[in-house]
Amino acid sequence: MSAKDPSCQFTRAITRRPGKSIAEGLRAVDTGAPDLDLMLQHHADYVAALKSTGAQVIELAPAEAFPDAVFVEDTALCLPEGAVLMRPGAPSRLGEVDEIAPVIRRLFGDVRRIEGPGTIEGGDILTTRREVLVGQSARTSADGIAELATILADWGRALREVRVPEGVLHFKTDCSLLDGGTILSTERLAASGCFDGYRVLLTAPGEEAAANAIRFNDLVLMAAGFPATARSLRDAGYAVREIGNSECAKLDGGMSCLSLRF
Ligand code: CIR
Repeated sequence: MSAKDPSCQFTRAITRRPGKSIAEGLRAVDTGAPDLDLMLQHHADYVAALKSTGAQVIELAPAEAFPDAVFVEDTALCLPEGAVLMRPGAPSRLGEVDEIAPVIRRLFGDVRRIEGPGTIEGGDILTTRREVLVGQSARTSADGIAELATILADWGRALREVRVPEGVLHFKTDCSLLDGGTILSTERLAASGCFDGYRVLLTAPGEEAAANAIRFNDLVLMAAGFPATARSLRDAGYAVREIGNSECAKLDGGMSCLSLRF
């Protein structure tokens, strides 16, 4: 593991606390409303883990008008060159971008915006050492990806388009970056060949939901409850911090969705 890989080194993160309207959050399958108190506890653990690496965390207040606003990752792509405001494919989430835009504009000198008609959500974007991988999904369209590619070309960044497996919400639902050249992936996603040339660690059988992790400075944050995957990451030399995710999982959310990292 290269501990100081720039693609995993961050000085700041943005998070947003969940509010009461989280009960109305989008979900593929209804397994009941999330328990807000428990979600707030998990969220506080998550923020504390980010801060424990020395980073500054900009904690935003709940945005009650937008039930899914806790999942800030989907609203922007943050890179050293600048930030790109996204255009979510879920109509109920479009307004989250205007909500976060002033914060992004305060923090970045060069801020671009996906104007449409295409759509793109941050959960479909994985930035590795050598490229920006973007998954075409039910939320992210070919037009949205093409618009992002034009912006990234200005910054000298290569974008590669991949396919998100049917029924999987976002590309990063099924993968995460462990260091600049190493990916944690489900078997179903890795089988598509999209990570050829990378070192790939697979989630343990039956633990596919562990794939949405984040490498943040020296830590890998992963959802609690996936012991075999946690063990294999530790065996591979990663410092793993397990965070409760039971409530976010009811809304198809995981570790990456809860922050913007830069
Ligand atoms: C949604 O369906 O949009 C939210 N309930 C979950 C978003 C999760 N975001 C992410 O994986 N980046």
